[in-house]
Amino acid sequence: MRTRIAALALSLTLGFSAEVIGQEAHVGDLVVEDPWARATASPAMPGAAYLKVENHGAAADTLIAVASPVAERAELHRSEAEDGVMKMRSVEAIKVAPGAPVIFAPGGLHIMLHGLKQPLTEGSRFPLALTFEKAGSVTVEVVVRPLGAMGPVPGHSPEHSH
Ligand SMILES: [Cu+2]
Repeated sequence: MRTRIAALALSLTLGFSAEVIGQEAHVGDLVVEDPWARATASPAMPGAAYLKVENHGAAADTLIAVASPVAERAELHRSEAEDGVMKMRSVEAIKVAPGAPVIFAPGGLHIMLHGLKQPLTEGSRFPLALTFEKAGSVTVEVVVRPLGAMGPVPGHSPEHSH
């Protein structure tokens, strides 16, 4: 816990200005990578955050809760195509097994932020707490990418690549 806070304080002090890529937060055997969210256009819109979780341990763990001070309620969601229509469902918990990284990305798993206290603006950051059954809790800093961004790295939006 203490190491994590020190690392966060250091990164804030150094002030990674324009782009923060390759952010990592460790908790137990788990590594949370590249947390990002899409900017929201209006205050009424829910936010969506994405990240990657890897398990470097020997035993599976489970992501059981998410929370952020910027939202009244954060939920684990999965988007799925059903009869050609994209639908979202809330997910109770997500297993993180060794050697099977869990990737939250547009069109799939995401962290839905309901009741945003203010719109998420491009370039801003906000804290997101993840709680795992065994490893405990970790707070990561989510970077807000442009509306419509498809990944944590700039330029990976539909307009610019693939
Ligand atoms: Cu959702």
